[in-house]
This record gives sequence, structure tokens and C-alpha cells, in this order.
Amino acid sequence: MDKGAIMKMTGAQIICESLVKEGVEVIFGIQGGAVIPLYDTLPQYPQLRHILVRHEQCAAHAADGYARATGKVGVCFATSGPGATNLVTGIANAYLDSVPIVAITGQVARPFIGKDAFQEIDITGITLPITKHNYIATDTGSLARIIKEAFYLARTGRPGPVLIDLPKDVQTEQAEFHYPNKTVLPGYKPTLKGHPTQIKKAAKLINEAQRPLIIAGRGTIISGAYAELNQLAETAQIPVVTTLLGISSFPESHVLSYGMLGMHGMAYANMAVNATDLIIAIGMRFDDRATAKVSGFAPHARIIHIDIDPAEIGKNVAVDVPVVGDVKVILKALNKLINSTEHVDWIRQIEEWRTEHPSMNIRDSEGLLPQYVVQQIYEATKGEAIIVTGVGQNQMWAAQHYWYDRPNSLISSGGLGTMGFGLPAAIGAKIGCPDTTVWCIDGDGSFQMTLQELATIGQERLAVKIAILNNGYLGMVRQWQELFYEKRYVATPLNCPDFVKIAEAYGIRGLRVKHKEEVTSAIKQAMEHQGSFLIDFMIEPEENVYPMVAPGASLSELIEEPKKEVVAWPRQSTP
Ligand SMILES: Cc1ncc(C[n+]2csc(CCOP(=O)(O)OP(=O)(O)O)c2C)c(N)n1
Ligand SMILES: [Mg+2]
Repeated sequence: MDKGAIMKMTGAQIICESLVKEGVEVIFGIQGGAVIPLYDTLPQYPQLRHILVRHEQCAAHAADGYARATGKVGVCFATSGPGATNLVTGIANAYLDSVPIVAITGQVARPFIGKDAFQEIDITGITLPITKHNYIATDTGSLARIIKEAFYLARTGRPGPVLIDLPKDVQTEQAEFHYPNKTVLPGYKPTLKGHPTQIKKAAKLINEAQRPLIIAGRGTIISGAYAELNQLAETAQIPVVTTLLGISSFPESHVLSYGMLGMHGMAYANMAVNATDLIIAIGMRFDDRATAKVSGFAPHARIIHIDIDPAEIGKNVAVDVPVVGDVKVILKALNKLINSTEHVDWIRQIEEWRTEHPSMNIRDSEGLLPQYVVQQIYEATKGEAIIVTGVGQNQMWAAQHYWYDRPNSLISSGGLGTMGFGLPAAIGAKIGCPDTTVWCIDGDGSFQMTLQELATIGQERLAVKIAILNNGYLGMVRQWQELFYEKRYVATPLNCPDFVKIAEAYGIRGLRVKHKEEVTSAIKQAMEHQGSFLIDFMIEPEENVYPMVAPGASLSELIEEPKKEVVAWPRQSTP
């Protein structure tokens, strides 16, 4: 249709036209009474590919995985009532990890609203605290504007989920369609350029620091500031650590990379935080899993905090120089003011800590160790895959033992820590990046929360590779019980179905691996197979994730791997 032309359409057509205008290509969702008119219109728009998932939570997670993998806005549809409430966990997950998704829910027809009608639920009320914004679209004539705004809000500033609730009669009512060229949102103007005075102050601190340390978070990835981060680190020779969600913002094989910090961070990364005199925190929000006990966090450091969301400044940790704006824009300006320097003694010190506390080495063992499985997936993919994780120990092993060099190559539920995220998010990532190998590294508990999505994989013929680190436990909780509750394993031993048979039942090839000698060939088989492939790795049941900072402790109080045996797979940074 001509850009300026005005014509009458149904609300459902207006939604679809608008989605096409926003460049949407994929929608994840499930049908239902209150969205039939919207779905009935989809065949008129072959540009919009609909992926039928098996649970609405997974529609939101798949849209989330798609958005993280592509940088585009992910879209999901659900019906009213239970369809909408099933989306809630997925929306909350996207909210806490700043992922842009637009969720469209059907609602009962306008005359029924407020009458406890069949499948009526106040989804805008429910999602108010977990969306960046939400709408109940009661005026068909405003639909195009609402979609335009929703996408703009979802992807700009600090990205996040936006929900549009769409009464059934609005979907069938006709109105004039005209897609606005721009949004008018007077109260919403995200700051992109950092304040020049703040940038100057930050540069001065960086140029004077003796032991500076960069902590890079997901904001670095969202803003695509890979080159700028690299330039800052290299020019001033500043070591870089990342948060969990900041992994893959900076190549992990770079000489200045010192891995992840936090509760399961590398010992030397946490030691560096403890000793640094200047933290440059970039696009991260001082989550308690990253800082551990706040009063013990970076006791000798001044802090520069670069973040697009002013609400994050000073929220958890007092900072010396806040710079509000887009990471890439700010780093570009900042880099112009940075002197080329060296911090030889400081880097030597961290290297010494790394030698003394290697953290990434794995002990020699007769049993099948999960760390070894992850490392072998790294070897097989040469670091070129997108890794999507479940939640728990599997997530931490995947974060620690794969070497993330490729930008934006880890997709994990950080803020909400949602078990069940892995499989649907891997589906979204694979649909967004069909030419990239996607591995879902999952836990046996997490996998059981959303394994019905194997049907989606089968129906869409998606080549998602799945590695279940099967310890027969809700392992991370079991680890806490072992370490802090005198081994009382209450409600953590976990019965699992035969995952290989489950995979086969869904038409997916599967293999069980019990011995470490079989790991490499199984992974190779999975990689060579054209379609999806599931490997059930029967790992050591009581293997723990180390290092660990106990809950309530500070980063300096590390618990390290107790067994210091032969090193099976030493790792070192290579330039
Ligand atoms: C939806 C949800 N419920 C409960 C939890 C609490 N929880 C965190 S880790 C974990 C255990 C995960 O078990 P599994 O997926 O098998 O992973 P493992 O730690 O064994 O690798 C649990 C229950 C959670 N994070 N998410
Ligand atoms: Mg488990």
C-alpha cells in the first residue's frame, strides 16, 4: 500500500499491516477464542511467519531468544485469560534482562470487559510492573499508532517488553489505516549522548588510575559497542571482566579478558574487583549475583557507571561518576580522551592470581564431568555457536567453560533465572539465526519445564542441538543444601523420563552418554546430523559449581574447588 494512502481495514488487518511496516518476520504464539480474528487475518500476510509453540510461556521465551540473537524486536501472540497469564513469566524474564519484545494478547469484546466474562483477565493490570509499557487498545482507530509506539518503546532507550491487549471486537471493527511516520511521546526521551562534563570526569579518573578494571554488562551487547570497548581496554591496557549477561561483549581469548565476576565468577576476576582502584562499569546494573555483599564490593575503588537508564545510577551501589546514555555513543566520546597507558604491575598481579587460582581447569576424573562436556562443545563448534542455557549449575558451567569469542553468543536468563527458558529461547535464536549452530545446554530439571517444545522443533524442522547435563537433581539447589543445609536434600532428587525416548517420540534423534570417552564422538554426531539432536549426558550427580561466593558473603570470600587434583584441561588466554 502507498505510504500516505488512507483506507478502511479491520483492526486485525491494521495490526498485521503495522507489524509488516515494523519489519516483523516471525510471530510466536498460540490460538484461542479471543484472537481468532487476528489469526484469521494472518494468511493475508505471508511475510508474517507464525510459529506455533506448545505453551504461551514459550512464545514469550522464543520471542526473547529471537530478540537477543538478532537485535530485532521479538513478537508473540496469545489469547485472553490463560493464554495471557501463561505469557507472564516470559514477559518478566524479558523485562529483567532488558529484552525488546512486543506481546499481543486477545481480550474479551469491549462490552464484556469488567464482567468476569469467560477467559477475561486484567492482563494490563497483571503485567504493569513487568512491562516497559502496556496498552489496552479499545479504539480501533488508534491501533496503528499503538503498534508504532510499542515497537519504538520496546527497542529504544533501555529495551524491554511492551504488551498490547486487544479486545476481540476491536479486531473485527473497521477503521481507517494510516501508519504514522513517527511517534509523539513527549514524556519519553531516552538520553543517548552522555553529558560532556561527566565524560571528561570519567576520562580523568581513567587516565589517573593505577589499577583500573572494566566490568562489561549486557548493555554493551545491546548497544553493539564491541569495537569501542575493545579500543578502551587496549588503549589504556585495562583488564576486562563481565557479568553473566555481559559474556561475549569482549572476546574471552583476548589477553585482557579475565572472565566473569560474581557468585560463580572466576577467582581472579573477583580478586581484581577486590583490589581495583577504579571500576568502569559499562551497561550493567550491579545485580547482587555480580556484586555479592554490596558493603564488601570493590572496597578500594572509585566507580564510573555508564548506563542508559538513569534509574540504575546509585540504585545498588554508590558511584562517583555516573554517565547516562548509550554505551556505544559514550565510549566513542570517552575514547577520544583516553591516554594510551600501560598497567604492567596490575596486569601481572591478576595473572599471578590466575596462575594460583585457575578456576577454569577441571580435575581429572573417571566420571563424566559437566565442565568437560561444555569444553568439548566449545571444541566442536570452535566457539562459533550460539549457546542458550537453562538455569542452575548447567547455566554456570556453560558460562564458565565455553569460551565466548563471538560477539553476542550466550543467551541466558540472568535477572529472573527462569528454569525452562533454554529450549524455547534456543528455538527463537535458531529461527533468528538459521545459519548459526545453536546449542541448548540445559539441566534435567529446567528441560522438563518446557520440553513440550520439542514438538515445535519437530514441526518447524529446526536444527537445535540439545545437551542435557543430567545429574538427577535440581542441582544448584542441591549444591546449596550440601554446602549450607548440612546435605539435607529436601525435594531436590529428580526423576527423569528417558530423554532419548522422549526425543524419539517427538521425531528427534537422541543419544545417551555415560562415559567421558563417548563425549566427543556424540557431539560430533550431533553436529553432523542435519536436524535437531538431543544428547542426554549422565554427569556426576553431585558435582558442584566452583568457585562460589556464599550467599551474603562478599566477593573476597571465595569457596574454591576443594579437590586440587591433576589438571586435565589447562586453559590460558592467547593473544
Ligand atoms: C521456574 C523456576 N523454578 C525454580 C527455580 C529455582 N531453581 C534454581 S536452579 C534450580 C535447579 C535447576 O535444576 P536443573 O535444571 O536440573 O539444573 P542443574 O542445577 O541440576 O544443572 C532451581 C529449582 C528457578 N530458578 N526457576
Ligand atoms: Mg539437574
